[in-house]
Amino acid sequence: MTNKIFDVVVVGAGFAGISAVHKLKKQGLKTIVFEAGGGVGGTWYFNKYPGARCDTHSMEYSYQFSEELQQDWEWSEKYATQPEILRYLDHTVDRFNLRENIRLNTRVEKLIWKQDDSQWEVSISTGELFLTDYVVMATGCLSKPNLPNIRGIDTFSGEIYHTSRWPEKKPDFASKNVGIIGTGSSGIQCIPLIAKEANHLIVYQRTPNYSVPARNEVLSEDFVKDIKSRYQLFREDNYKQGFGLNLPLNDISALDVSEEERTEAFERQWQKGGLGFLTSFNDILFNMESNVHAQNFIRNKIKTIVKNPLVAKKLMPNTPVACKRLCVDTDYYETFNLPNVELVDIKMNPIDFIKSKSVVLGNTEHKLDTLIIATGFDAMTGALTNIEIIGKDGESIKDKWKTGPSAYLGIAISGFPNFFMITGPGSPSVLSNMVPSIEQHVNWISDCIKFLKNKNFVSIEAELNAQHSWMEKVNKISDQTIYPHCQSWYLGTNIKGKKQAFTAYLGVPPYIDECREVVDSGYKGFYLSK
Ligand code: NA7
Repeated sequence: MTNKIFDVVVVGAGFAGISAVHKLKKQGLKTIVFEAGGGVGGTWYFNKYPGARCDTHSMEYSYQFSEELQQDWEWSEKYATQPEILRYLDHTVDRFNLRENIRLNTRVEKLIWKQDDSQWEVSISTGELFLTDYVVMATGCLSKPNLPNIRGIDTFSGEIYHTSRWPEKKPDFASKNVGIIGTGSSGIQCIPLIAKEANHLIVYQRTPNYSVPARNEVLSEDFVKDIKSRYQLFREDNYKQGFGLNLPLNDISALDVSEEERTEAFERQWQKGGLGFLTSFNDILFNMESNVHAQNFIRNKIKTIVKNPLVAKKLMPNTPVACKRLCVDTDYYETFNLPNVELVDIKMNPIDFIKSKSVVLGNTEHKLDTLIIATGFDAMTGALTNIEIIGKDGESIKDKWKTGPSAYLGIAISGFPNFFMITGPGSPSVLSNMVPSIEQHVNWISDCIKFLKNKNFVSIEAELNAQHSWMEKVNKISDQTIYPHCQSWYLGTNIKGKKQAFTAYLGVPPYIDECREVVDSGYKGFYLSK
């Protein structure tokens, strides 16, 4: 039996879902959010591993929809920790009375478009059914865990944790022999902290990653006061920057300066810390020769920091910088100087199998009490294809995307009317500051629903041709960059059998212009039905 009828069903209560329900509710729309987790926060609810923190400045990685909220909230550090981010999201939900619209511990399992009624039927994990005019997928780009397919992993009888499904009760590493598989951002953030506690820590590294120091610090009163005195302007200026972040670009090629000047520029950013390293020059992401200079700089840093030259060599990546997402760390490379930390190159010496209490590589057996899996996510599309979403022609998104994800503006999909994605494939998403990008999408979607209702349209659907042209454009932009030049979750190569495709639109300002133009032209590239 079908239960209630909603105007909008939002899937997921992370940054995107919370922002969406706030906006849509304010617009007078009957809105509900279904969230699988036991609390709000999305990826920030589940990723509770030690050292989990944002690598975007907290004053920017926050909502701007309420001037009062951004004035009142006090971030304590330059890079907020996971618990602080969760406190912020809980505060936001309570402050704006959103909890009554959020159903926790509830997974959306199926969505079916009912053409005759121009509505979606929503099935949730309790077996209940709902009808809704619109669906907003706020399922996140990094939410479906990627589990390694290593023989015997399910027979490991010690403690085993995936970084993105960290338990509520903090695991105790003291006097334990711990192993960790994976050296992406999650691994790089938790390794230094676990190393401090564990008796022995073995890091199983398949591919080394570049990492730059965070140089995290407590936010000074003066800094906070300054931003807050011009918060709106600060946000507007950030939307004009390539990544939507306050990272002023040194607008000169790395090839147009002397070696000394180049090293100085990289060193300045290294000392400053964070992702600004990528803006040391204007062509690190576009010109391989410039990128090589950035690579050499970081490799030299690794050589200087890590005392054992063999270990340093193993830690040196040979891929382009930022081709895999650049990591931001606190004492990552330094950790490999500790006597209780061991680095194992599993590309050279693969893990054969895992058994009850150990990891076996050839003739070597590592006895472990705890195994941490830091192998990342089925990024960009995993959370969407995980749900059975059946569109107009009876086909699911999962089936449609077997040949690669395709969407218009990263917001809509042909064949799926009244279905919106927040930071979906084909939008800047992970190549931008996620929170402002989320808010830009929420505003676009809520304005679109307002338009449809005012003009008595019952449905909106992306045109297939517009969608194809859009994805071509996204690819054309990425082809001019270093991104297609290594294996990464940006391309989906970390998931076996997944069709390789680059699905982020590089460039926040032109993207925002394109979204605006679509609206100004009366929703160019969409079918509107009465
Ligand atoms: P990432 O960045 O995808 O890193 C996953 C790591 O796990 C990476 O080092 C992988 O090596 C490694 N990996 C993945 N599968 C395996 C298997 N089967 N065996 C061994 N090693 C494996 O995920 P994170 O969670 O660290 O970070 C994701 C994003 O979240 C991050 O960029 C931030 O934006 C937040 P590989 O490189 O594939 O050889």
